[in-house]
Amino acid sequence: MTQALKGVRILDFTHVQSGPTCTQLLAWFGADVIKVERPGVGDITRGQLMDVPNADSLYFTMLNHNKRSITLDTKNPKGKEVLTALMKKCDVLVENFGPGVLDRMGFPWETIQKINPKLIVASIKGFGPGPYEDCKVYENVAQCTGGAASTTGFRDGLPLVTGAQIGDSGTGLHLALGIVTALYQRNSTGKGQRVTAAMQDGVLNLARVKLRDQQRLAHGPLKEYSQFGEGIPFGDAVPRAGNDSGGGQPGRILKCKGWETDPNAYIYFITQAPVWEKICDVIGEPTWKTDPNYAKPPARLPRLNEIFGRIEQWTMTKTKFEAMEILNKDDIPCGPILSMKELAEDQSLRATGTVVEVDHPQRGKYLSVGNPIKLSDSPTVVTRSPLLGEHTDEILKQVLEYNDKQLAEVHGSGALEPPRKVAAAE
Ligand code: CAO
Repeated sequence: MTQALKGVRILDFTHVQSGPTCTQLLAWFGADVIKVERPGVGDITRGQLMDVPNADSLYFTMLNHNKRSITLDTKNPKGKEVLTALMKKCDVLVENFGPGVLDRMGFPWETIQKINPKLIVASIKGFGPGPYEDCKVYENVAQCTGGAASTTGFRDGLPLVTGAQIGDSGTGLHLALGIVTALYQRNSTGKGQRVTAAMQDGVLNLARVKLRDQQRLAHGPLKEYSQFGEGIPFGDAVPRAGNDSGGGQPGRILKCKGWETDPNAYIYFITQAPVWEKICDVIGEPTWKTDPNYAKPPARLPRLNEIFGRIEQWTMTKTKFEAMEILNKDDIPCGPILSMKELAEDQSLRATGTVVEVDHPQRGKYLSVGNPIKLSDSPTVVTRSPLLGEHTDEILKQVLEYNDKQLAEVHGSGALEPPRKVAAAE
């Protein structure tokens, strides 16, 4: 079986997390992803949060599967020449450098268009055009400036960032969609184009329900937020709502058996209106089915603390998995709080390839996420990340068709070595 993006060649100029997420996904769909790295150092994450001495970190390996690595000093004249040649041979260039880096390197959009008018140039930046366009940005900055942090956490606590990397990996996903869309449009126009995804925009896109609530605030209190039932007035901006459900069906995280010692003995419980009567039966409150104070959703909204308190009395008598089993039989939406340990050991996630075991020459076997998007006609086989510069000669010979003389010239030019440090006296 072939793969969806077979034949597409990506010049991968990405580093850290956001850009590599995007190109890894394209590689999983079959694209030939050529990662260009600085000689000697490579992607900075290779050496960050290292757990095994002299081995690429999990940070790097888990973001760079199925890619090839070429080292190239793109500030060296010969390095620029090789980069230009690669641009001619690729369909897409992806980068997430700081603002202005590509221009300073000598490759503004106008130049790239002349080199290869069909090349799609895809970029991640922290912000779109505007007051912050020149700023460098990391994950948590994006979460804070995209509206996620101000709406995450508890009302009486600090704004909170989430463990899900919505700024980096989230924007990488957005960019990947932009790239395949541009590839599709190129089929009819024959032209490349610029694709940009700003991390602030990506986070705001994912936090859209809070922008919805911001506008609802103008028309009255947000009745599904627990603060409404507690009689606490709303301010002029969407407040943090703890674990209240973001949708129209109230939900909360509730304690389960063992919560005193297990930090993850909890379940998310949703009081979905169509199954309200079943919920009443399960928790032992059959009179709530007809009591006007509980029977209909609007009557329940001011009483959510009381209602969830009663449901929690029931969940505390069950483990999170026992509760899940009982509730699922009645189609009551719920979900146990699963720890990373539980997810790593989950055999069904292994079976679907969502969690995979990969072998690496420096570090041995490790776990990684696999492709979360399943295509029935384009299977993903996760292969290990490349060592730094592992494919330099292979790419020069195979992609650029360099002969031995040309290869020797590149090797003699210094373009494949770390730039020489100039001593102060020189
Ligand atoms: N050969 C020679 N030089 C190279 C090179 C190569 N192969 N690859 C990169 N470089 C140089 C660049 O030319 C640039 O040099 P100048 O600053 O002199 O122009 C420098 O390395 C890299 O610059 P940078 O600004 O991208 O890197 P940084 O570590 O200072 O900043 C980051 C990192 C992530 C803050 C910044 O890249 C950024 O804001 N990116 C956009 C937003 C983003 O993706 N953030 C998420 C990162 S994941 O958390």
